[in-house]
Amino acid sequence: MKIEAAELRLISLPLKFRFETSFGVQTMRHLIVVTLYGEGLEGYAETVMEYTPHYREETLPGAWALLEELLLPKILGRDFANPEQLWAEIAGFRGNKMTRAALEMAFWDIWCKSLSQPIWKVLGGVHTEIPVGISLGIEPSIEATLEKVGRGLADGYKRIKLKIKPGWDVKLALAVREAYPEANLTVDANSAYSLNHISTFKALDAAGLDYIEQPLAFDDIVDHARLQAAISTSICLDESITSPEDTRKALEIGAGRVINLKPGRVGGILASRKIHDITQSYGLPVWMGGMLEAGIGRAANIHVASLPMFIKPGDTSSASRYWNEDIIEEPLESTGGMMPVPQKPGLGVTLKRDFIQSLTEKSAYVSAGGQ
Ligand code: OSB
Ligand code: MG
Repeated sequence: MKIEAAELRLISLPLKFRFETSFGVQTMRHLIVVTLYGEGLEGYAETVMEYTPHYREETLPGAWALLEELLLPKILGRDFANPEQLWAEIAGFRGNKMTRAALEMAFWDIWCKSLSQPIWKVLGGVHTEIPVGISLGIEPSIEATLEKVGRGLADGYKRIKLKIKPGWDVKLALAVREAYPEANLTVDANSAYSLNHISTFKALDAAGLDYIEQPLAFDDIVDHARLQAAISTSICLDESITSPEDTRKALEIGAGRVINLKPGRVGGILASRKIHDITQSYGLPVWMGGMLEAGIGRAANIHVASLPMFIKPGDTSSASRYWNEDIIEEPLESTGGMMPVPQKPGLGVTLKRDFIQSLTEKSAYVSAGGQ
C-alpha cells in the first residue's frame, strides 16, 4: 500500500456529560482526524491524547506538530506491505505512542480496505460482539452517583467503573456496593494516590471490587507491586502500560493482575495484539479501555477487543452516551451490554464529512515531497 498523501483535521466535539476525574474536568473532546490516501482508498484514525498533558505526557498540539513535521514526511510516497513495515519506519522514534498509534491505526484501515477485509479478521479476532460497561465520572454527590449506576445497570451494562480521588473513595464505593450488591463494580484513581494511602486501599477491599484501576503514579510499577502485595483486590494498570515490554515487566513483578488495554496508549494495533498475547501467557485478563473516543477511535477499539482474551467488560459503551451526533454514519451502540464488531472492510466506518467540516478548527494537507 503506497501512502500518497495525508490530511489532518483538528476538531472539537462537545460531550453530553461533564466528565470529572482525579486529573480534571472534561466537557469537550479535542482530537485530530487523520486521513491517509493511497491507491484510491482512504484510511482513518483519531488521536486519543488530551489537549493538555494530564493523563499521560502527550498533548494534542505536540501530536499535530509531530505528525505534520516529522512522521508524515517519513512515510508519504512510500510503499508498505503491512503494518509491521510501516511501524519499522517509525519504531526509532521514542515515546509519543499515542501520536504514532494514530498513524499506525489509519494504516490498518486503508490496508485492510485494500484486502477487502475487516480489521478484526486480519488481526485474528474471534468475538463478533464484545461485553461493555461504563466509566462514571466524579459526580456532585453519592445520591447522584447511585442514580447513574442504577441507570447504567438498567441499560444492561456489565460493569460500572467509578472514578475516585482522595476523599471520594471508600464511602462512595461502599454506598454503591450496598445499593447494588450483585453489580460488577470497579474504581479508577487515575494516579491520584501514593503508598501513604495503603489504609484507604485496605478499606476498599470491603467493597468487593473486581479491580482498582491505576491507583499510583502514571509511570510507576514498583510501588504498584508493593500495594498489590498489601491488599486483596486486584490492581489493574492503565497509565503505567505503554508497551508490550511494560506489560511483561509489570506482570513479572506483580504490579497488578489485570491490564486496561488502550490501543492509542500503547502505539496502536500491533502493540495491542502483543500485549494481549503477553497477558494470555500469564493467564491474566485484559479489557478494552477508552479515551472518550468518537466513532473512528471507538470502532478501532471494538475491532481490537475481538481478540480472544477480551472477556472482561470494557469501556467501549454506546456512542450515543457520549455524543448528540457522532462523526461517523454507523451507530456504534451496545444492546444488553454487548457491542457488535463492525463487519465492513477496514474499520468499517464512513465519515460524516459535513459534520466534521463544521467542527474543524484547523486542517493540513500533506503530500509526498512537500505540501
Ligand atoms: O482512565 O480510563 C481512563 C477517559 C479519558 C481518559 C482516561 C480514562 C477515561 C475513562 C473513560 O475512564 C473511558 C471511556 O468511556 O471512553
Ligand atoms: Mg483508567
